[in-house]
Amino acid sequence: MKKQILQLILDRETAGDKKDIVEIAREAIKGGAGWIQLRDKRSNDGAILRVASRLRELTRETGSIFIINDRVDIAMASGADGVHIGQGDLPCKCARRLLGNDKLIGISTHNIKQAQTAQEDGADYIGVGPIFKTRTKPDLNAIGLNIVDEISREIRIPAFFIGGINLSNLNEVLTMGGDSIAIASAILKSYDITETTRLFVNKLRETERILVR
Ligand code: 3NM
Repeated sequence: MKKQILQLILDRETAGDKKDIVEIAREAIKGGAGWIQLRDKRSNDGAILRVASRLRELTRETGSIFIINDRVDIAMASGADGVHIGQGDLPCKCARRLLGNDKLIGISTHNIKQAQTAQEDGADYIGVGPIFKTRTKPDLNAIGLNIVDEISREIRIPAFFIGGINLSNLNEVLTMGGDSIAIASAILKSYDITETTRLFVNKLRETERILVR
């Protein structure tokens, strides 16, 4: 799996209803988002599947990775590349039995122990956060930046750092050893989705050059 990936968390709540969510994804992909994760905790199943199918079509055209949050059934029905599941959702091994080995399974983790377990259970990648306090998941406290260093040293599978990351604090995550990030509000709430995504991606690429040297 490539390093320095920007994953857009296409969160229905945060995106609001003013603009077509598939159009938002298209603009973010244009700016360099390599992965799109659909996160919709409020729509009915039919509506989620319709959007997921349109996002599958878009991401197939653009060669982007498409992940569904929480819902193994919607991931299977829409032909998504995989599913992202939380600590309280289906266990990783169970999701693997349903999805098979060709699909990606990502697990949300909030400490090193959970990250180790996800790795042992066969997750393809982990989300790690919230690094900073975030309104997108107000019930969770920030876990802080030290975890970035810990994960980078101890976990072999790719990690997306998530939670309250914006263009002002991104450098702190990168300096601690983070490479891939997942972003919702800093992109979804921005005036120019493509340009904001591009700014994030450029910062990730700068880090890549520094690491290579
Ligand atoms: N999961 P924003 S933090 C969806 O820590 C999500 O598991 C998190 O949105 C976790 O970029 C988070 O707006 C919110 O903070 C990400």
